[in-house]
Amino acid sequence: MLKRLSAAALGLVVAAGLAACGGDDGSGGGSDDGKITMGFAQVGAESGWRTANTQSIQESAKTDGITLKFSDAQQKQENQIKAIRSYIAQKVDVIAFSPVVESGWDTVLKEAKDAEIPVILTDRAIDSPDTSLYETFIGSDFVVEGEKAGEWLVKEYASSPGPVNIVELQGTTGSAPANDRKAGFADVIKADPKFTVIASQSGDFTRAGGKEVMEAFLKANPKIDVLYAHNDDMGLGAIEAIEAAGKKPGVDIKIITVDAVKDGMQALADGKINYIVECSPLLGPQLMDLAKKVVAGESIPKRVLTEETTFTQEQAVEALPTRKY
Ligand code: GYE
Repeated sequence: MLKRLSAAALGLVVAAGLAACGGDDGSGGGSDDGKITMGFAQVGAESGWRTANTQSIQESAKTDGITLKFSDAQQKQENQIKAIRSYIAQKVDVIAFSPVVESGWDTVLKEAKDAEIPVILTDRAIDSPDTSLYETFIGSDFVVEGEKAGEWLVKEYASSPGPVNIVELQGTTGSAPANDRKAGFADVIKADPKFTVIASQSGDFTRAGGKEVMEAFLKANPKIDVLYAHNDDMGLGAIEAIEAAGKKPGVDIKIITVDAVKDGMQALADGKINYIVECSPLLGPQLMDLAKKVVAGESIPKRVLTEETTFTQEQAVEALPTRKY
């Protein structure tokens, strides 16, 4: 009797588990309404790029009829981990997130794997060698972005003997875009010893951070020729600091940034920034498409690369009127 009871109880648990995982039929996790539920753990709201990215994800989920559970981690890994754990507990069909930093995800992603909830990385990568912890990674190649920034600089100073003193505003410490944009840039400019990065510090991808660090750079370094900022927002904050110090951004100090959000493009068109490497935040439509395939059990590529371009001042003037974000 006891034996029979426990077998029956076990049967119930298995059935509940299967229903919770949505099986292979694409039905909603934890519910049988046939809809896909996605838990999305966003980094925060640190920049114009992030705002556009969030909007793209929310709009695309709506368009595709995907129920979105959305959280903002305020740039803190512990908050993202909490959000992912809560999505696991809620038995969503798929988890997507943009990892604030590269390291430290294995434990929570193993928990998702054990719960049989597929994970999609968007925008930023993780450094775990265990690629079975996620289905795919959709986003930009940040090393290439850094290289493009370096290549512009090399051309711009081709006929100048130097020295060229560069200051660098890094993105969030430990994040993939900060690590890779730094590495790609350094790799290109090292070919010519006239280029020196005289100061490099994090401004956490925010306007306030960019302004504060640039103020310190200006105080400590009498001769700054170039600013390389890992995103538009930090560059825009730095422009305020440069103007407050009585210098002309784009002329006295040349400025290269990454992203190409509207405010950045406006500053480029106005001559205050000299060059922007584009990084597209409009990942929503592709993310929803991949999520539907994953939930349906279809195979998807392990890496989905975003296509991007670069902008000079003249190109920004042309592109601005139709720029969506
Ligand atoms: O460049 C920056 C944002 O991860 C690509 O994060 C993203 C970066 C983007 O805060 O503006």
